[in-house]
Amino acid sequence: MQESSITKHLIEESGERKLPDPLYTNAGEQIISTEQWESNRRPELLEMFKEHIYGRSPVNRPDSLSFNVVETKSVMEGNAVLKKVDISFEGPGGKGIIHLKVFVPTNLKKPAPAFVLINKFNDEQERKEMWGYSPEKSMIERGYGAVFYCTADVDPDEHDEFKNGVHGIYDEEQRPSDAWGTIAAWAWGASRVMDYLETDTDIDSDKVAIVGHSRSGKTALWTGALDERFAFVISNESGSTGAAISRGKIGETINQINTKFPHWFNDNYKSFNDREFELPVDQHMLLSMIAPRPIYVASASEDLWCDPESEFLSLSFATSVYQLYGFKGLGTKQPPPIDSPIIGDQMGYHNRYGKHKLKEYDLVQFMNFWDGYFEKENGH
Ligand code: GTR
Repeated sequence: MQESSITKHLIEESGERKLPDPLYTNAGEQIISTEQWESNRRPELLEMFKEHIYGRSPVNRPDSLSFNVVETKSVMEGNAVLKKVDISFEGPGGKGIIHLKVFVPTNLKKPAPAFVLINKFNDEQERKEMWGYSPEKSMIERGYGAVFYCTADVDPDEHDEFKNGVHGIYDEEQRPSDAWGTIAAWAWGASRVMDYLETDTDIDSDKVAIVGHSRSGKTALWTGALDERFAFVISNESGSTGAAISRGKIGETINQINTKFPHWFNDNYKSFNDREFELPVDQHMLLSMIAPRPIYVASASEDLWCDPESEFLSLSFATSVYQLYGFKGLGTKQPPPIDSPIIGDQMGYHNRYGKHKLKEYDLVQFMNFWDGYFEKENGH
């Protein structure tokens, strides 16, 4: 079985964490070029994450997919246009609609780069009350489009035996043990959002970032691994089975997450409860699949349930794959002090002071990072 070769190729500096090396295949072959990475190791890793953790979706882009702009209006005193777009799809078990909200800045002469925010709200007011600020306003002011995708439109966040949402529409009667869970279903929805954005001439679909907090951060990472159309991938405090490596993690374990949220991942994942050291992958390999695209991981200092140290290490141990592409990555192996963002080469990280939340501070760092990335690209 795979495990013998995997244990042979651990990252040396990972010490007691004993992390598998992204740059050795399951057959023990070392990856030394981006060609080998792309044709061999990356697909192998993707398969393992589908098989053991997030699950396989029975459908990609459905033939029935259609887009309908249902309303367009001027908002934010004329500084933005809000488009409400219905993304509709159909399958053997029924129909579904993603009610997308797209805010576009009006002062740009070209299509806008944009952030897709995965979140649980469909209502701006409700979100503002919960978050204490208006993310669309912060983004529009900085010249970014802000796209809100509400996960409940695709799959409810509860263990409903996979009867509702896209599971009800597309799943077989007997779900195999590697069938997609709710996180994978939400990631599928994010790709349908991208299908739409590719048709929207107000948005530069080559410059679309995907961002989410916590469970939506796990979703953002899985979306970014599966769908390379997303140019920039951001995880805010995604913790267990998100950015944080599972081996030696403090706070939420695989057992705890599978027990409390049995619908998030596939059934195979449950066999790794209290056996994280036997998983053939760990979460730094998920981050490595974002390469060579820019990635940003954010932690919060009091969010020990997520475990900032394990989130930082994960990014740090994904660096070897970025280096294969000639990027330096974070440029340090030391976690930075609180509130001191690292803007590295294709990689960013910060550990904000405080609790588990997507704060305006976090969004500002993501925008700063991306501004810098564009400046570098334009040779400034
Ligand atoms: C917690 C869960 C975390 C995280 C969080 C959230 O209850 O244990 O993995 O996803 O919810 O989404 O806010």
